[in-house]
Amino acid sequence: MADHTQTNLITLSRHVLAEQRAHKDATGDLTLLLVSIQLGCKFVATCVRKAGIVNLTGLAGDTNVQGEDQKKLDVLANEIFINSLRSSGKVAIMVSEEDEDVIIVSAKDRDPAGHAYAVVFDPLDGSSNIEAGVSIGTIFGIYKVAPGSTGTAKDVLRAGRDMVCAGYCMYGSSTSLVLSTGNGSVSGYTLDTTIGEFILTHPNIRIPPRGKIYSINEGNSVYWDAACTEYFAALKTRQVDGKPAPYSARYVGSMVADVHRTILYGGIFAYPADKKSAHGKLRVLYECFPMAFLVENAGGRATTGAQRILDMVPTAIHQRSPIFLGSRDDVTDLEACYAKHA
Ligand code: AHM
Ligand code: MG
Repeated sequence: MADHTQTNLITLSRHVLAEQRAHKDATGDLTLLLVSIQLGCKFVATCVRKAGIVNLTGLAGDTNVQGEDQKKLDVLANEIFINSLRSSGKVAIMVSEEDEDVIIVSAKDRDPAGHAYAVVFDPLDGSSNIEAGVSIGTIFGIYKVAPGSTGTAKDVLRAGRDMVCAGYCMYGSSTSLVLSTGNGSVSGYTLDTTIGEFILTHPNIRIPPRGKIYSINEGNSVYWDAACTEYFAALKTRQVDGKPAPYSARYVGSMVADVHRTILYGGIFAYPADKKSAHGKLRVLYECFPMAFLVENAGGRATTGAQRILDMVPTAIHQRSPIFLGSRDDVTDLEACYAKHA
């Protein structure tokens, strides 16, 4: 329930404007772009809530570029974000998980003044969970486009550390938006549906330096490599002061929900490469990079096992990568295990 005695709410737009003013040249362009992302999130949140009632779930009769069946909600969420981002006037180019090619915004839809941005996004991640009513989410990352660029794939085939902003929105028991514009700061906002605004509820999120939870699809363990097998076995057989002290297992199967819990409670989330998926499952541009950007800015780490995620430079927009992210010390242990097996 909204606290109606509180009259000085810190909304997402107010907070981002204040942060931009403190750190860099404040044009307000990023704030405007984020208004269109917030609109998309609010619209999708409403659709997700209504999905069971108005029969939006189920197959849409089309397959996406990864060859998976698209759900109706995926199609809808994709259209919602493309339209909202295009109408901001601040976007030159977009990459969506649901579209095989980059989406170029025509000059007539671009504001000639100010910065132009490239936005990469997964409009509705975790779609296998839709019908069960389990949390799903939207993931996004934002780059500044080079001045004068008309928008090409080159504007997004860049290292993840070049992102200026990344975030996700989780459609769970409440709608939570977690955002970072860099500078070691991550903030969480909760949608107050009574006024339709994202309100700052989790200022300055810091991931615990070590956790007690691991999050991986253990059903794939028969396909894991030796390093992965050894690392997760050690978490389960761990002893402290001569007594068993195993980590707990938690796996939703929605990256947004699993990463959200990992950021708040600590621990490690993993989607490794294995004998079945040589490059892992998750996509570099709009799944791995934004989550790695958030986790690093919250004080955690993200690696492929051999390399910092944010140092990767993808060569294709839908490229996949193995990923391990979470608490600093847990990810450091994982890296040591991979180094030993290299
Ligand atoms: P999607 O983009 O098709 O929804 O797939 C991505 C999802 C992630 O949210 C999640 O971490 C992963 O797939 C789960 O995969 P699996 O079912 O193989 O464990
Ligand atoms: Mg996805």
